[in-house]
Amino acid sequence: MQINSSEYIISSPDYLQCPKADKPEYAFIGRSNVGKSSLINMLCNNEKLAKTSGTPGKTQLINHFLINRQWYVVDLPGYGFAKVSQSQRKKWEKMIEDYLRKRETLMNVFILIDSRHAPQKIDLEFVDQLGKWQIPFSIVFTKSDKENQRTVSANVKSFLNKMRETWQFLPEHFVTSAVKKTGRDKIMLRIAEMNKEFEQPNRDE
Ligand SMILES: Nc1nc2c(ncn2[C@@H]2O[C@H](COP(=O)(O)OP(=O)(O)OP(=O)(O)O)[C@@H](O)[C@H]2O)c(=O)[nH]1
Ligand SMILES: [Mg+2]
Repeated sequence: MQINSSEYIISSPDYLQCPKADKPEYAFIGRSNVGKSSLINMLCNNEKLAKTSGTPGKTQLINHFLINRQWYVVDLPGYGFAKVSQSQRKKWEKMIEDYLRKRETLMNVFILIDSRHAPQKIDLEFVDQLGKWQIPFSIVFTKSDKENQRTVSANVKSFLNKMRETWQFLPEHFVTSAVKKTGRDKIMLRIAEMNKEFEQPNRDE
């Protein structure tokens, strides 16, 4: 997919203040510092779109970006960030849960997992949570440039195997690097397909 325009729209403290729900929307979520904002910038070919940082906890609100004047990308705060107070964390969790469960135009959630690590409990729990809420999602393994290919493949395989213990069907997954710009085409192709679904919903069901 060609990106003709990408623009920051608004940062919202809760789902009620998000832009009018009239366009297909894709949210990016994952642990703090996993590379959500960097991935969004890579996908949109715009390094200045979402703010990135070496310090975890950079993104704190629900950030909407409008792409090609047609669909939204949403950058969310990371989960599992230890350096905030318990009450602040509870507030974020509520904000994210409400957004994920109530946003009508949310087509898909991309859950980002750091490809350098073996499966982490917090990520598996988050995946299960989305399953319980029946929210469609895909898995994106990030930072694949930081490890050799064998380690990345082993970590991907082992995460998916962990999921097999509780899931009958596995979601689709992507391996990416924001630095090397890998994985972009496949994700953009899926988004293009889902944009079409938004316009022509399948009425056979
Ligand atoms: N080598 C490498 N570094 C990456 C990649 N993606 C992100 N980073 C680095 O990881 C750090 C965190 O990236 P962000 O995109 O800000 O992460 P985030 O998930 O948005 O973080 P929060 O908003 O704090 O939750 C930055 O220093 C990025 O430069 C990648 O694919 N490869
Ligand atoms: Mg961020």
